[in-house]
Amino acid sequence: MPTNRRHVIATAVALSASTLVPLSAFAQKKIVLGFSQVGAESEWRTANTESIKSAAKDAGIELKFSDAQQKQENQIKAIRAFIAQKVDVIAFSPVVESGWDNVLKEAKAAKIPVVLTDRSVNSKDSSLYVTFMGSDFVEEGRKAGRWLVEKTKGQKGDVRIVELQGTVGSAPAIDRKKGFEEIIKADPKFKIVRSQTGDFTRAKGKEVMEAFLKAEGKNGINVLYAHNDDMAIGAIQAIEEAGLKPAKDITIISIDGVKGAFEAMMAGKLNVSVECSPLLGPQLMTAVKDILAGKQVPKRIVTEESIFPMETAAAEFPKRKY
Ligand code: GYE
Repeated sequence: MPTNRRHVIATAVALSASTLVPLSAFAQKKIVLGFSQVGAESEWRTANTESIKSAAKDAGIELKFSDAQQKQENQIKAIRAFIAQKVDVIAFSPVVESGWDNVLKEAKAAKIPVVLTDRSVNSKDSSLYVTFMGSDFVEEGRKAGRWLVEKTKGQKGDVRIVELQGTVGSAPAIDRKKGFEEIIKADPKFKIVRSQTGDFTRAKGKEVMEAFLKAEGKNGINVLYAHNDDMAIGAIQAIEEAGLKPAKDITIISIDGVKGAFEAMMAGKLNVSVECSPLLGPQLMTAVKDILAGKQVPKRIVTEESIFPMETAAAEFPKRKY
């Protein structure tokens, strides 16, 4: 038989065989995304989880969601489980910056693309993930610092600052500290007198603020810089319980811009919150689809953000989505 004829027959057989498979079976093959979340430590995190879950639903993506309860070992276990389950894409928000190379190499060897959301890793090998989407935390720290510089302009004498840091070793704690310090170091009147982690939670924020107040005395603290709103809200309670007026006796600066912060600002208890958007779900789903379609995705996708002083809180509050 001539080769071209053999080819025609082969094609026809293949075609008829393929018609036996209902086309809908292909159309219904859902993309499976494995997502390892940090935990549920803050209002920000709850909003982030909600954004990811609802965006997956809207995009028709099957989401395997795992909560690490703020423990890196749990995230590593979850990522290994996703690899074993052969998910199409793995996404995660790394609780701390370091210690990811091995598990990311395992994902790479299994040819499963990895997307970092919200927080980044400090790995030297950037081929271990496709893209990192999230905020510029250094810039958020700078915004907090610039606001303070402006607020205390012309003021003589020391400005005694206490700092509530986020989770030790996490990208937002490292970067928000760095950005803030970068701005305030221009004037020696700014003094960070105490700095300790409150692990991004209200309970710890309150506990550490109580210790700060005890150590520095009622008049020893002018400013509180909290790396997130939840810790600031916890600290506000400690300040009130110590008989002081938050936002008056102690100026309070925090980051996130969650509804709880707006409520505190409207109640006159928080001076300013720098925005950090948790609504990363829709852009994550777009990236997942683009990656699987072989499209080029930018290595870094930065979230656009603003800053909200208390004077703007009442007007902004109705527009807030988290
Ligand atoms: O600011 C904090 C949360 O990684 C940006 O984590 C996030 C931070 C956020 O617990 O509230």
